[in-house]
Amino acid sequence: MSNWWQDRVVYQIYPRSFQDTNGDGIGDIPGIISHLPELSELGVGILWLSPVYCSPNDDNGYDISDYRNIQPEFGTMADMDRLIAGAGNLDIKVVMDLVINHTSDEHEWFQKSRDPKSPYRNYYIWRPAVNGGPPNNWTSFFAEKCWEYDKLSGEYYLHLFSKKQPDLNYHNPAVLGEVENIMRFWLDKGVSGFRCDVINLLYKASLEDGTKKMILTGSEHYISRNGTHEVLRRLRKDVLDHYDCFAVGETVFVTPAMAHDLCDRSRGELDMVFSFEHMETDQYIVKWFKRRFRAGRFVKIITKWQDALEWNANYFENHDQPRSVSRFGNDTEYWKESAKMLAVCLLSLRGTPYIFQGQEIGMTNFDFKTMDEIRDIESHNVYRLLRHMHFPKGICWNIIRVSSRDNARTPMQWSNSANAGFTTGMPWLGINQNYRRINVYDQKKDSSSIRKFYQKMIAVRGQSDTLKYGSFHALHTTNRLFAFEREYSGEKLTVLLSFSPKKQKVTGQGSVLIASSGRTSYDGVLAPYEAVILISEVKA
Ligand code: TEU
Ligand code: CA
Repeated sequence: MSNWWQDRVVYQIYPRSFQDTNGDGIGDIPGIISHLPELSELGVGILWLSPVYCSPNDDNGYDISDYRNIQPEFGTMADMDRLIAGAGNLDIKVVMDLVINHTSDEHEWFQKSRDPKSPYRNYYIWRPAVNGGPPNNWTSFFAEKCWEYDKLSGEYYLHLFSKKQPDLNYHNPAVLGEVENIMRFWLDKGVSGFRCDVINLLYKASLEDGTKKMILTGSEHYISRNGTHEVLRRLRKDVLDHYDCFAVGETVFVTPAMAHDLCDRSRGELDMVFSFEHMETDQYIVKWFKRRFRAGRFVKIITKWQDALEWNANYFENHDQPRSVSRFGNDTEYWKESAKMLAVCLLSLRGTPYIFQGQEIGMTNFDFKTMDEIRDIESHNVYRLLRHMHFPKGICWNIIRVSSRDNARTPMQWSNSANAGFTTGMPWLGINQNYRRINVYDQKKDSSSIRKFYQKMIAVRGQSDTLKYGSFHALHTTNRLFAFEREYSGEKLTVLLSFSPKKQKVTGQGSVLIASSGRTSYDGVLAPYEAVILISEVKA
């Protein structure tokens, strides 16, 4: 009845920051291979790799210049084959990042496309100037204009992200054909599916001016349009249906209704989607303007999505988001407690859980002091824009410090030795100095560590049909307490999660399935940030 991608836990690797093996300061595929046994021990069943294809790295691999080759700094295709085989031997499936909304401007297609007479011209979205300026008023995700003028062609091309990420043209069937062949290439190599980057933006229904002038002007013309649904159904029918694989979409600005249309089984499109709404509960309008985290807002949104969809892709972190323990927990006094509580929350919701590298040891946001330490293109663009708008330097830095994607991208903290055991060279991005206290090596030796707890919780989920397939029913969604029930075939689990630094009385019946504190019976009082799952039989 269930699929393997519903039973397994996914672990996302950001290859640049995972493990360096040749001293160039950049994580690589041999580095991933070297940690496979540890990932297996943790209980991971699927690895999702952020892009490892050839790329000029304007956006760290999300700008692909060759979909069929490995970025040399990450290794070779032989390394990739070894990774897929090695993971397979440990019963771990590998999933690739599929970035097909745009390519790099250094991709061969785009280079050829700059010639107006080339058959590749129509692979991208080229338009002449309007009144001597860009073809419309759209704005990009990376705080720039969406159109770049190309002297060689005498026209502008569209880019929703950086100007080195030109958007592909899905009005052209040839583009779809190319994408299908790329997917087959990787599936034939033995990968088990794709995480589909900004997949609900593929089809630009029109290039008219946008009416909303606030953020992302123009987005009404490309968010989850019918043309995108058609593309997704083609990819399913022509490719995905012919392999034992799954597809998870990264879908920006989706509502539950849009998500339903993108991933309900009856639609034949995606298998599940990453929504953003819960990640937006600590902000005003855009992520750069943070407001105080209130657990009530966060868990109400999670509940809304649990209720709305048959199956969710559950996540609290990825390479674009600050660290969850710093954001939704408490990374000082209750660091360990809140990281474990978030682990229980993530792993007991209905849906496929996604863990981002470092989350399993409670890695925190970076401790950088200046913009010079930041590498992310988005952070630099936004800083420039804010300065341009005359925000004082201190305020700009604070905004970047709290929200920058580099918070999640600092290298993996393996041990308390030099450079956290990530590299023997100079790391490409600074390492959080708390590695002496927060690292894999120490946590593997400590039976009360966050990592050991993740391992236990993943195993508990693996053995519980109720946690995997049970229905979801919320009991409490307040600023201090998130409680819900899961029910399946005569068994009921009650999940109690404290988001509070104070003790709280919460009634609950049954024996303890797992508790973040390690307790074996429940007395009606939750400790600060404690998580407890109670198990009880249901009368028929
Ligand atoms: O991200 C898409 C996206 O909309 C955001 O999460 C984005 O990272 C940004 O923070 C908006 O403010 C995906 C990838 O996950 C991201 O790493 C890429 O940069 C982006 O697409 C372009 O490929
Ligand atoms: Ca390396």
